[in-house]
Amino acid sequence: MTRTRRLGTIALAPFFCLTLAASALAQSEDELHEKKAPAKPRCPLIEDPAGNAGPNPIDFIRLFVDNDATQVYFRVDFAEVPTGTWTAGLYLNTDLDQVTGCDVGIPQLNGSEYYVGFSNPELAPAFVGDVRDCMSGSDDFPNNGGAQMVLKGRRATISVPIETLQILGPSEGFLAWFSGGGNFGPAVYKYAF
Ligand SMILES: [Ca+2]
Repeated sequence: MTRTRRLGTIALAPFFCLTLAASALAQSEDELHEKKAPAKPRCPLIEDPAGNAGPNPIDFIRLFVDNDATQVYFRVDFAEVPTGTWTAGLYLNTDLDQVTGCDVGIPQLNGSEYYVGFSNPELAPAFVGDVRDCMSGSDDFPNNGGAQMVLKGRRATISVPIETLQILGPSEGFLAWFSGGGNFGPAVYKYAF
């Protein structure tokens, strides 16, 4: 089981970027009707400058999110190739209600139902856990919740079945924040079908 309470700095994606993301999403939804292809992210959902991670083994700089009909894809960019012992995670508030879910004691970060944990793949596989009580583990859902990670250079891509993120209740998206070398976010992502 993984205890998930790490508090640090908070960074919000610039407003203009969120505006662009929303605009791009609307455009992509229109394109979907014609092309039947998954939307591609054009702007990070959350970002943070490089070089400010201090002694942490990872330096988060960008999170992209997109989805197809069955999976949501989290693409995390680090400033440097992550090596050695490192862990990171995404907290997902899937009912967009910050009163329900994990209370971390920081109002804007409260309310997560799921935790997507990942680390050096040589150490442990990625998983999706139920974090409503602020504890989560790889055995919370069958088959690690269906999470899979590919680490390529400075980018980790984690796929999670949307079905898993709807086990605890209906959801059309989530409020996400990244935990690793600090706390970054939150920002809202709505599924595009
Ligand atoms: Ca919630």
